Amino acid sequence: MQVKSFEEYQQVYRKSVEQPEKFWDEIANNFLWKKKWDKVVEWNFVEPNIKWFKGAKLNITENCLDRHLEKNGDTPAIIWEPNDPTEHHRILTYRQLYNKVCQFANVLKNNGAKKGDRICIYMPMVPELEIAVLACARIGAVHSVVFGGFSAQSIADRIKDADCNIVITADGGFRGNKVIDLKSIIDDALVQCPSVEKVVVLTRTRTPVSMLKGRDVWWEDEIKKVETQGNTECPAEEMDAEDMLFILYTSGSTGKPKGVVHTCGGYMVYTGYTFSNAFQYEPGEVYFCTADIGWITGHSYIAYGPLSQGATSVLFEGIPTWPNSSRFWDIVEKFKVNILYTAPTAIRSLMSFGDEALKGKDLSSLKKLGSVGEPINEEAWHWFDEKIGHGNCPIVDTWWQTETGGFMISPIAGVTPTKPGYATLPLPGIQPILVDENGKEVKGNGVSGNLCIRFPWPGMLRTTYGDHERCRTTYFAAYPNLYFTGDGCLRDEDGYYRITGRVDDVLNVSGHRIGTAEVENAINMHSSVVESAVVGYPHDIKGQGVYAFVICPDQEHEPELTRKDILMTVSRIIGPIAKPDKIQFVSGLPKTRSGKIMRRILRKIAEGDTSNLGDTSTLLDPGVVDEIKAGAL
Ligand code: 6R9
Repeated sequence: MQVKSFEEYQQVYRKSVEQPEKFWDEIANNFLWKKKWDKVVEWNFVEPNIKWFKGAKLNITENCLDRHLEKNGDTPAIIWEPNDPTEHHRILTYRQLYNKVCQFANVLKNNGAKKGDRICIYMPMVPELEIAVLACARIGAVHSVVFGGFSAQSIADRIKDADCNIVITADGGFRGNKVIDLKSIIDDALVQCPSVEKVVVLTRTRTPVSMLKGRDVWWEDEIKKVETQGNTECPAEEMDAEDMLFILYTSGSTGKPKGVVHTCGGYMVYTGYTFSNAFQYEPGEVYFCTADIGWITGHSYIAYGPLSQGATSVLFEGIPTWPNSSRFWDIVEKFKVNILYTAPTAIRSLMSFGDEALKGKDLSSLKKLGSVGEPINEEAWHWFDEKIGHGNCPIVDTWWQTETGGFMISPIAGVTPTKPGYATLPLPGIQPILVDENGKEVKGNGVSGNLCIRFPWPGMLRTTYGDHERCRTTYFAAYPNLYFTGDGCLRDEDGYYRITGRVDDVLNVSGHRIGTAEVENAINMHSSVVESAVVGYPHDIKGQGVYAFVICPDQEHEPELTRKDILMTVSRIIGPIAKPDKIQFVSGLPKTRSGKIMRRILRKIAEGDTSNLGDTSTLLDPGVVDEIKAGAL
């Protein structure tokens, strides 16, 4: 599946556009199917209706586990590095992982799980998280993983939206010097969720937890039961290529986060193919993706993609800056990591500690570097290249989204000539197109526009859970017959793509997607807030920070306390990751006569660029702008 030279890439790319069905047919033949497809693809972007590998049957876990057993059963699948560097690391070979997945799949069955059920997973970054994910896939249950940084309210919203009947969690999780009381957060969430019948709780921190009779069971006890039953094997459920594999919630410009739906066949092919090709993964290489499994990067490029390719992955429980800012480099040295895949925000944060943290660290095992989550600024790109890669490692800047399932525009390591700040060229099978506001194609090079995709690819979302119309309006209605990404993009004189950031009201804070409307809603829940407007502003480490303009007459007595109360409200409603970095109290917001907030003006003020605010003549009360300008933080 790998192309080995730039010429070959160009040839393969051409073929993938001219004969997409033939191209994907050949790629899909590299995977294990219970039954092959009758048709490669059937699609329209109007409804939308997208079906890949129609009629095919498979189980993704057979590709990720069973098929490696004979030759590579003893190959490490997961090397787990705990949060605390003095705790021993764990290695799980493919055979051990297979056994544990089968065991836990039987635990799920014993607890009533069936094909098609939705199961919510809220766990720390331990091997059991990956085991839980794969066990769901094994029995055909749909997993909905929720990142550990989300609040009880956010979890409840997701559980209710997907109508989950089982939750898998842990007593707590370690992150740096903090313990996160996961079970207790789940208990708060479940007060609102009568659909949940069982909660399986893994022991990790042994924080005291409440265990409700009849509902809550310990992971370890359930495994023992399966062992005494002698239930060690678990046949893989036969899934249709278009059966749902998982739901993952992501923020958009309006409303609550939506449940992006991925299906079994296409997602398997796409993540396996892109992982193998873009990273040019060779057997025996040690791969370290620093993302959390709670995000799409973890789903596609910690769990499914690498496992379907028989790769060895490092799974890290902790954070880059604890117990000190050398942690990543210690891990690279300890496990002789060959491929390091991380995010610009982590790079910038580690950069800020200076070269001291790198002193004496042996990074010579590194061969390839990857970046994901947000545009990488040139300074960070060069630092990554020089200080970490010592100029010898291609940087694979992968542009993609929760909705795309896998890499879309990305260099192929060692094959595509790179350029700092550029995701470079589309991978085979991907047909990007730039359009202007009116949906007219912007042709040629040296141009910019809104990034769309004009032909389907196997890893794309199929719907948004429970609300297909939302999927249509969000992604397929802006421009007829195109998938709209929400990103702005420039194509330079060489035809290279550079993603410039979101063109909608979605923020990218430390690589986390956050909707401004979502944060505004949360702020407005505070009892004394009248109204608010949230925008992003450039932030040295996070990429973007959250700036909130808030109307709150009561704050005058104790502005500092009110500010903290608002932060607490946002933490409760969404989670700590969405807390505004700056809150400015204002007496009014710049609104047009029709009542629309002019965010363009607020964005400029938040950026500290107030010299030219553009036309403010349509504002209901232009005076409010001067007040906001004067009080800017
Ligand atoms: C994989 C992931 C998607 C949004 C996307 C874009 C930004 C991701 C990027 C990038 C520039 C890259 N983004 N990778 N921007 N260069 N290499 O991050 O998914 O959380 O859904 O975010 O992130 O704005 O639209 P997700």
